Amino acid sequence: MRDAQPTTIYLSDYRVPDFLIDKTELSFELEEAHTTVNSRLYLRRNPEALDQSAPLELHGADLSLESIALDGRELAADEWVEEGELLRIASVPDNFTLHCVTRIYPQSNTSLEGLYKSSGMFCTQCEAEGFRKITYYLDRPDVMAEFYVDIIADKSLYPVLLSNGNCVLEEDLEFGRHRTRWHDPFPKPAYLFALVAGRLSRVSDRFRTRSGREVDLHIYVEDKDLDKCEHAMTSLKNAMRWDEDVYGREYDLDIFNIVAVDDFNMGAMENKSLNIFNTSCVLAKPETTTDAGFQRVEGVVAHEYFHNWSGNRVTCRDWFQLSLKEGFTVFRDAEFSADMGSPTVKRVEDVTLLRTAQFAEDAGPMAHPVRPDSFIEISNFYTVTIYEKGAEVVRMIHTLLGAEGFRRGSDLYFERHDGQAVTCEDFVRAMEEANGVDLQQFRRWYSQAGTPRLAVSGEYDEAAQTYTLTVKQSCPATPGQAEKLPFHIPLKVALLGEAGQLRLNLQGHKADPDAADNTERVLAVTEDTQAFVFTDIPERPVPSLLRGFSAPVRLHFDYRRDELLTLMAKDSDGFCRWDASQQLGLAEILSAISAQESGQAAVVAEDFVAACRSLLLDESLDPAMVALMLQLPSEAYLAELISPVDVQAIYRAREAVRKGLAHALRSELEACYGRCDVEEEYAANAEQIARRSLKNTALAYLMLCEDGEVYALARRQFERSGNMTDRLAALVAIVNAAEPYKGEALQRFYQDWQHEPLVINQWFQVQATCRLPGTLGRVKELMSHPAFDIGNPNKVRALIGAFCGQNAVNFHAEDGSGYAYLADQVIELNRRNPQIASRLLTPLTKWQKYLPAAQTAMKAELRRILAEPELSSDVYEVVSKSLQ
Ligand code: 0A1
Ligand code: ZN
Repeated sequence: MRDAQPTTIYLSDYRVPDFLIDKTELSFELEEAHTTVNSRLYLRRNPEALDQSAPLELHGADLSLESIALDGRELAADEWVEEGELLRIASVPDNFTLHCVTRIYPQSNTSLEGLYKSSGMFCTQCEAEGFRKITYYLDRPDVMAEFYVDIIADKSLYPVLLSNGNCVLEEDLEFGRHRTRWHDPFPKPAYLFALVAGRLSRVSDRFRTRSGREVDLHIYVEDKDLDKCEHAMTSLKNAMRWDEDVYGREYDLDIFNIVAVDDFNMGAMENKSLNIFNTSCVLAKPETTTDAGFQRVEGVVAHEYFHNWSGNRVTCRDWFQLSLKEGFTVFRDAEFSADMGSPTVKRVEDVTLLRTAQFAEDAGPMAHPVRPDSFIEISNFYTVTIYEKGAEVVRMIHTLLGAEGFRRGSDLYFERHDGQAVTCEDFVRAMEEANGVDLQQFRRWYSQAGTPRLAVSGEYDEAAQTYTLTVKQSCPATPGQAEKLPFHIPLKVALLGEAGQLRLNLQGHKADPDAADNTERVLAVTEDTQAFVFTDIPERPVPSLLRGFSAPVRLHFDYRRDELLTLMAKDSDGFCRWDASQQLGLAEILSAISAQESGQAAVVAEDFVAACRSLLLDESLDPAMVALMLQLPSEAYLAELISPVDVQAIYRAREAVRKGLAHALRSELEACYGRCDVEEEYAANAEQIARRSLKNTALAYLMLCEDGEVYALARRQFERSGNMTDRLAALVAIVNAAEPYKGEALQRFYQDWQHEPLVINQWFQVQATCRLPGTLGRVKELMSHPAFDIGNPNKVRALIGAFCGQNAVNFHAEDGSGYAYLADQVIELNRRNPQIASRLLTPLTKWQKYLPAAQTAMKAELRRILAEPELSSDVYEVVSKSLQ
């Protein structure tokens, strides 16, 4: 393992680098037994360094050093020393070249960090600190160099050789080998370096930027996947155009490459002009890919492309600033996806992820601010907090400044910092200075962890014709942060009257100049307790609060049922309409839990059934929104709202309410299913996706009627559908029902798709997430299935990850078998792939939320992992912090 004694790194210890690298020349000799890396670094002392006689310290991990020379002179053994991950040369001049030859072993690199092999091809992953597994280097993002890269390999095995920037030389060599040389004119940190060598085919296109640059676009894949690249290519071109239109940002080279690889720890990587993608985030065709898969490809392609500006041209000074590029880029890709499809649906989906995964992280032992103060292993900080909460923070700035003000700020940020490695502070300052505003208090969103709570109450004074909203904010303690100062929270509100939204006059404030009709307003919540008085309010209103989810907070308002039903039916804000449906659903589930406790049958309230019926009958509504509103709060979200979490009781109650709704609305569900079941050529557009989503929501409910008729419907859909969305939805329905056909369905599905690894991942996942008893046994059996491969992160996520993270009833089985299984897998993966092992651990770390018996069993497994010899720093950090 890399670190014998894991150490904590602090933001407060940041120092500018002692040395800079102006130019980096690399040469790779790729061979079957090993790879030889020649590096020539043109170094000089940083004039801004504090210590002008500091030794040179280079990062290196798992390298075998063949030779090291300074200004052409081989260094003697006593002139350098290696300590942990550092190679130190005590005495160096102010300007020099360092020539290192290292040997590395990509073939046996199972960590998928640095240079490794995936399905016969060589590829790299250097973010965050993988470059040090390639050669000795100043592996930190504030050291930026111009790269020249030679790649030499056997031509028949590796006909395609790629790196960043432009290809400046191609030549054949003796013994069937060849060489390409690449030059990237943009100085970059090592984490953006990439290399690919393999037998790859490509799909090509062109894009003309608005200033007239012709860009060659290539997507490199295995030959068999050439038919699955069209959607990614279209998404790429849409993203390029969108960034020009919305941010005024153009692409800056003549070539942009995407390469798909099977074995990849994350979704994709934004290496300069050579993005490397997990196949799951680039390949798509209707027969093999669900609607969600198509949307993911569109979002991830855009995300990586947008990094060219938010991440590459302007990069991070240090890894504590990770959200500078990730939060901003997620915000950018979310707005892009909203513009390409349905904005409200996209918002609801994003809020759902935030309120489940991110709120849970913020309430657990790994809680950290958007800009963390310390870490042991940076790979553990590619989190929902850095990404999704970071994006919410950027969104709040957008809300506070308005679209035009935000654009002024981003223009200034890109112009001022182009070519630099900067901080979150630099971003906020550009936003402030471009708009003449003060975001001093707002900055606390970057430094304070935890999810703020807003307790809101409303009071109508008929005589005075005023409506007063009183807002109290608080924030729970998080590790290392007992007390919090008040946040600056933009709270978007409207007041609903009988005939629509009321005009808002806020006592002591001018009318909001941006609000077209003055019926919506962003309140600046900045104090612990604050009252907002609206005047000239002619009737008692229903407040519509946190519209569009204007801030990442938990909001409580004591609504009456009829008020929630009004919001659900009438609010013009799609998010609030949906959220009202979720609050009503929650009330049903809570009353079912009480009924169960007193041994009674759960009965779904008539008014809620009626509200759901209206949704099903109203053909003027967006079917995607109807589908979302009909789905009850997920078990994961319920686990955030109910304390302590009794997994089995929550599951039973939720199922009881679903069943109640299914029986009460059977005919409406059938009619809705029929209406949405149109024969049409598949397209991944918002309209069709919406229809399929509602149809499959209806199917899932109908299955709960548990009779031959509904089973036949699912079977028919499974057998006849030509697209993966409908086929998979039917398979999920069948697998989770007491359907005798399920074995046959699973077998047929496997037979049809055994040559498509991404579809087989779905097949694993459907089985791993089956709610019925006996699933863990099946998951264990599947681990010895020939299609399973523990070395492939997608397979691990589809089977082990899905069982432990998305199948609460089975993972939390009362005998503790789910916990023991996860601990076994973490211990196994700790050796092979520490990043994956540590990510997999997440469900065990949340032990505080559960019933006492579950807590004890979960902690025992965490202790068992901690007692393992040779724990990676990745796993060590998560386990030790969870047990604190
Ligand atoms: N920067 C990438 C995410 C990424 C991070 C780490 C990786 O390997 C450990 C790989 C990718 C993104 O935001 O897309
Ligand atoms: Zn990113």
